[in-house]
Order: sequence, then structure tokens, then C-alpha cells
Amino acid sequence: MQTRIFLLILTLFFSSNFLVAQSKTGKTYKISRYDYIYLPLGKISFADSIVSFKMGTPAPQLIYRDQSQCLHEPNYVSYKTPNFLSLGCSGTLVVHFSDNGFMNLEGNDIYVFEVGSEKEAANIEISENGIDWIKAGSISGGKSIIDLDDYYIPTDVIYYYLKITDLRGYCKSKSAGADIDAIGAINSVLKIDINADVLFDVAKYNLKKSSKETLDSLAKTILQVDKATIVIEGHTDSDGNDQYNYNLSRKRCQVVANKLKLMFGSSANYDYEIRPKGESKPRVPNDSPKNKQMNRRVEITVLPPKDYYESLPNN
Ligand SMILES: [Ca+2]
Ligand SMILES: [Ca+2]
Repeated sequence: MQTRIFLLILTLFFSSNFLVAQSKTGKTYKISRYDYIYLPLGKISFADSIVSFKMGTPAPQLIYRDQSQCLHEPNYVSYKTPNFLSLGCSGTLVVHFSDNGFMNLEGNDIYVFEVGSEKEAANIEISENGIDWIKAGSISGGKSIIDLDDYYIPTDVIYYYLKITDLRGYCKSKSAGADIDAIGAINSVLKIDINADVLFDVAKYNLKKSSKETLDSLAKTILQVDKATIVIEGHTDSDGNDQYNYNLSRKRCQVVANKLKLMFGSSANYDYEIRPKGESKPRVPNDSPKNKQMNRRVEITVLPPKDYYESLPNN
């Protein structure tokens, strides 16, 4: 009898731990027979939709042309199962990240899950808006990881688009061109911009009652990630002097941080960083009431947690 109870407790202990593990955002993915890669934002990290696909020539066999196969988490089993997209020789694929963006932060930034025995070379470009592109690296010969630092990509910009162009390395196979199973952002971030007028009255820094709905939806977005650094950046318009606006944005950032701490409770695994900017970073010139409104804002960025960066090899 006692053994039974002991076993029951043991089972409960392990099953409850299992549940906690399931709720963890960060996830490890298999990338070859022996190698794995850890993505701190787990399944959120992947490209979410196709913007365009221009199949190259020679084209791959029909079964390797399903565009949706390069989105979301990787699911490659073997070359015979067509759960990847072949670009065709010199084909071009543009994908959009919609529930996350990506940045050049510490360590490697992007991983392209290219599959199959022939690792075909491809060029990588990135964009904030899907219009202006910058070269961000290339993949070839089994090297599928990209550190945006290698191409001097700025560290304060969030990117949402990625373009892969096959470099005509291997055009004769059934799956001509690079074979893409998934595209994951290692340094994945969530960004939420809030109109400051929704949270605060003019020149005030206590939260308005009517801010509840916005804050609830903000909290819900953040809660997709179980561990993170939350950066809160406050901006004002140019009315009033610099110092006054800096102080106002600092107090407002602090109030938002305190409110989030209160909402998430003391057991939450979040670190907070406030960055008051006052009127120093306007989005548009402060020359009309409408523009001033656009400049009054709180920008929240959810970054991978500190312990992820501490775990990187150079630390
Ligand atoms: Ca995503
Ligand atoms: Ca980097």
C-alpha cells in the first residue's frame, strides 16, 4: 500500500514537472543527426507567411513545390517526404514574420532549416518593411546559421521580412534549388507600440482607468513568452522643454513597468528595463496635432531572457 502511494506521488511529481516543461517557450530543434539548435522563443520564432515565391528553372518536381512547407516549425523526416519547399534553380522566396520580428542581438540571429543531402547555396536578405532590402548573409555547404553582425546589420532595428535566393549551386536534382523546411529567428522579439494617450492624460503619469483593456491585451501578448526581458521605451511630443519631457517619459515608463509587475505577480520570470527618450526620438516632425499624437507613444519590446545570453559560448 505504502509503495503504491509512493508511486502515485512520484507520478504526480513527474507529471506536474512535465506540465511546467510543456509551458516553456524556448525549444530545442534537431538540425542534423547529432546537432540541435535552441530557439529562445520556440515556435513563435518561425516565418509565418509567404509574401512571394518565384520558382526558379529548372523547376523542382511538382511534389516539392508546396510553399506552405517552409513556414512554421520544421518537420523534415526524409527526402522522400515532401515537407519542405524546393526553390528551383535561382528561385526566390520572400517570407513574413507576423507574430514576431527579429534583430541583430548577441550571438547568432537566424537559422535556415535547409534539408536534403545536397546543401545548396543561397543568398539571404532582410527587410523592415518588405520594400528596402539589405544583404544579411548566405547559406552554403551545410552552413545554415547567420550572425547579422557579419554584415554590420544595425542592432536597434527590428526586421520582419526575409528573402532567400538560390545561387544555382545544384540545379539537376528532383528538388532543384535550395530545399527549405523552416526559417527560424534565433534572436526573435515581440514588439508592441501603444499610443500614450490611451494610457495617460496630458502631462500626467498615472494610468487612466480606460487603459485597462490595452494593458490586458499587452499582458496577453507578453504571456506568450514564459521568460523574457521587457524593454519599455517612452516618447513624448516636443511641447514643453527637453528635461521636462525626459522626466515625464521616465515616470511613465516606470508606471507601466510597475503595472506589468503587478499584473504578472512576483513569480513571473521577467526582467524590466526602462528607456525614457523624452522628445529625442520623434517618429514624425512635431508640426501638427496629428503628428504630435503619433510621437506620444510607449514602445514595448519583449527580448529573449538574460539567462539565454549568459548561456552563449562567449560568456
Ligand atoms: Ca513567427
Ligand atoms: Ca548577432
